[in-house]
Amino acid sequence: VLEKIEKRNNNESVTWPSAPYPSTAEAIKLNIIHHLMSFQGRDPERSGARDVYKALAYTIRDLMVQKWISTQKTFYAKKKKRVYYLSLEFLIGRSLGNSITNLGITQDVKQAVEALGFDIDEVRDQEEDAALGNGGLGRLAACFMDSIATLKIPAYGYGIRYEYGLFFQQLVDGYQVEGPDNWLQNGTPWEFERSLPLFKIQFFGNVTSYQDENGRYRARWVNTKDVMAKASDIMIPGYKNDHVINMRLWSAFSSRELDLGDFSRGDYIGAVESKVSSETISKVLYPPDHNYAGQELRLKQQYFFVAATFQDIMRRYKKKHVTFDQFTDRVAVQLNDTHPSIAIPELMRLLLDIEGLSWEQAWKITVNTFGYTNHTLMPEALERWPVEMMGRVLPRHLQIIYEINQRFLNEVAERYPGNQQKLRQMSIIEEGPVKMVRMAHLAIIGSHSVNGVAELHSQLLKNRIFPDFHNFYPGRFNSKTNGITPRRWLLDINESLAGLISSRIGDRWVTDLDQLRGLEKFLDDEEFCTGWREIKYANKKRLAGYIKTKCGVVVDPSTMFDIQVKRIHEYKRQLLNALHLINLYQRIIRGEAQGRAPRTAVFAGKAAPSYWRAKLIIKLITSIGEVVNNDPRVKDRLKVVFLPNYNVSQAEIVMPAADLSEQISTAGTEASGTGNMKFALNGALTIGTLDGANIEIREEVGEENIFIFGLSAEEAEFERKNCSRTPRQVCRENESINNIMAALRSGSFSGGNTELFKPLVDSLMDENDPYLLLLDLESYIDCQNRVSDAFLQPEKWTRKAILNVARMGKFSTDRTIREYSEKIWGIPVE
Ligand code: T68
Repeated sequence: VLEKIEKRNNNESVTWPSAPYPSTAEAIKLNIIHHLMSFQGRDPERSGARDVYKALAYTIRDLMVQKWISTQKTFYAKKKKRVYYLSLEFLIGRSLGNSITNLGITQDVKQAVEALGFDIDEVRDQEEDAALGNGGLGRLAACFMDSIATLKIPAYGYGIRYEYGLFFQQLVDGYQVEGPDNWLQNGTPWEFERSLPLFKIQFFGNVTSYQDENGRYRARWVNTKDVMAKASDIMIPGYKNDHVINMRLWSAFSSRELDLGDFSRGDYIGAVESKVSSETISKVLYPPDHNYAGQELRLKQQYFFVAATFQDIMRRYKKKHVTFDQFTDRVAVQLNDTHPSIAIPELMRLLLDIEGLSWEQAWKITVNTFGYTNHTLMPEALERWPVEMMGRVLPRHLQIIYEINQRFLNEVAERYPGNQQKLRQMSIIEEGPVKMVRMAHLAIIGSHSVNGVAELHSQLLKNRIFPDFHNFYPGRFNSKTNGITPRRWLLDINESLAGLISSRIGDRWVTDLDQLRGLEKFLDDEEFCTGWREIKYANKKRLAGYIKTKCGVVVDPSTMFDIQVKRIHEYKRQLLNALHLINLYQRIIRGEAQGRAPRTAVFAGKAAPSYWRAKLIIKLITSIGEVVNNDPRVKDRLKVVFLPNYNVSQAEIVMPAADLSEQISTAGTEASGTGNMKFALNGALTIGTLDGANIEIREEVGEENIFIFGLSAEEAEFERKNCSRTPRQVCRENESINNIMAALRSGSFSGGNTELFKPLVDSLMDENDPYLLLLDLESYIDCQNRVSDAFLQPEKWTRKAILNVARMGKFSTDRTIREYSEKIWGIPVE
């Protein structure tokens, strides 16, 4: 060891002896016992599943540390370009199972845990979800980390270590009630808390100017209120490749802790209060809200983690470089939506005010550093901050934004002389009663790449949302279709299906998902198809057990499991699904549903706490369930359940058990969707609109293997403008639809209360319903009838399911990340 330390002190590279923790079953068992005693103070004989979970997690972490250290060394030694993936959300879920899989020690761990008298599933079930994200955007970031590690791309994830993740959802009397998600109450074994680096983050204050030694005007940001940023590192292992990358999450704490001034002045309570107030910055994840604009704390979160991350980036860069000439050869930053886009003026500030570069030099570096990914088609979801707030919280940044805008508008004016409207439309600043900073404009202007997350989405960004920018910066816009990691979303969560697949085509599909094509050879292999069906049935049985526990409803695993799980939002149209279920119920009661497949309709998802309409949709679904599930005339023909508290670990039980995947957003509203991919990869068939990535899923699986209905994006746009058919007309012309609406109006699902669901009825009947539910309902019901018929032919259905899985290769995040790396970050993948 001494020899090695000497070597290290001479800046020579050293390799530490490998694996003091060999990963055999016996060694794992001994390490669990060691952790139980030495770190948890538990008697192994009297430990419970929770204790064993913790000890196992630490054992796994020990195995990862070595790989992680050597991975970081290879980055360092090779002077490679590094990618920083900045995201306000990482929806990781649980880590134990995934880490074991990726380390390739599943069997040994199983044996070790059994030798101690425990069941691995029970032990895995002890882990709290890390719910540091809201939905697709946050989960995408987590899948990206897995693929980045697996493809050995020199990258880091950066975000916030929220003390409270996404709220816990309970259903009380069928209504959503939110509770705190205190996921850290028992600590988490997956992080290393770092005492260094420790960065000071400035807020508020004012900007003064001074002349530097060259007589140039320079800005200085002074009189600030400061908060400290502390790092926690979470290791992310690649799949069986000895590569472990780092995700660094920042927590806020008070700078006052270091400054005892307040205490010595005798203002003890005041000092503690201000300490608490600094620490609120990393306290809680915001649920999506259309009115972030009023929420100063959200802006502070954004700047807090961006500023800490950039100090880290600069520190790392400066270890090896004196000038900034090579910055863009060494650093690429990807912005996960506009949430971290304050990074653009922050990098400008660092280069101008701290490093003394000229505007032109700084701007060139900045634009070449950033890539921006957009995730939404909803104009109201584009982030904007009041100029007044920005000027108060981040005065220097507002100045820089104004300067960026001025220079940009000069170029626009040159290109379109005398065109005031263009200037107004493209400006970063939105004029109006309350002046706003449009973060998407800032992100587009300050990045060399702007991407959408599916083909249609990227087209619509160019033509509908940002046409002026697309004209102004041809070539800047591009498309990177989303994906999911097959490690978590097939190998981990559907062990039997993964096993069956590997028994026929080997296991290379795990890192090369296109290999699944090989399954097409087995379509006529009876043993294979029977095995396939048995596995689906077993997965459905497991979900049925879960439903019984969570909802108290008994469902029959032989019925069609028709599932819609995702955030509750009007554009995602859970309401459309509900209307079909009402129709099905009415047909059953009228005795018209003979010969239709019996169904179990499953919903899950959270509504933003402030989104009352989405919450009312939850109440409607639970109310339909109440009526349908308790009507003896229905028998087993239909059940409707709403699973409380949808999260990653619930998704892991749901996805493998689905027959039918509901992807029914109004065409032109869902950027991509990724749940659609998770279902299909686990052998569900999709009923969906031509929206987001559904279009590409259809292209891959073939139109005979997917159920498509409804208006196209273009048709929907046309209907919104011209209203060629009103909801009233639809009701007049279609008796079934009229009956559905009548039941809703008469209070059939609200105990006779005709007021409760009136807001939903009104929006459905509104000629200006932006989501066009009644216009798509007819075609949806027809399509569901085709689904029913198909389900009654199990052999054909299985064939389609196998073809879906076989043709999912494109939707691996390995493919997505390869494209980002090569096309946006300029890093070739080995
Ligand atoms: C989702 N967006 C898209 N946003 O809706 C989905 N928003 O189509 C896409 O597949 C996915 O991103 C990945 O690209 C979100 O999940 C949010 O969660 C969000 C959070 C805060 C503010 C705004």
